[in-house]
Amino acid sequence: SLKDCKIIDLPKIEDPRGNLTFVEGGRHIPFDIKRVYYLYDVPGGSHRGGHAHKGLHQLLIAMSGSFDILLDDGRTRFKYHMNRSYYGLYIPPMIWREIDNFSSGSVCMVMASQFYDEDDYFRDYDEFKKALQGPSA
Ligand code: T46
Repeated sequence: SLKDCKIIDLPKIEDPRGNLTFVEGGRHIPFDIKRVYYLYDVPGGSHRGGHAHKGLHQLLIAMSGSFDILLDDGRTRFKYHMNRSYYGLYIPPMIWREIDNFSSGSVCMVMASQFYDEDDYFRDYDEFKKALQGPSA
């Protein structure tokens, strides 16, 4: 549920030469990292996401710039504004997400627990809601 989504305050090594942040799978985040991808060159006004994952765990980081991410567990919705490269948003499975309000030049980096698999997606909100209610509903 939404209660399991959280901002993870990543280690930040401050240095006059520039700051450094790192992420260790299984230590800072509750999964091992199997895939990394990033969204960049996003035109103003773009909407991304609009889906949920059946089994994937992810950590999203605004590496540069900012964007909004709306999370929805089928009962409650909550919007996060991401704008720091040392904050990661942890999203467990079965959370619908929509991403918009990208600032120009923003980069969204995502660390994921599994390789890309289209069968892991709910891209239809009603199907997602039905799956949450379980097979008996
Ligand atoms: C999420 C948000 C933040 C691949 O081939 N490999 C990949 O690892 C990914 C993520 C995507 N793709 C292909 C699948 C589609 O043909 O790239 C195309 C665009 O993917 P999608 O429409 O899912 O992109 P977003 O930005 O809406 O969503 C992605 C992730 O899919 C999703 O898990 O949380 O970024």
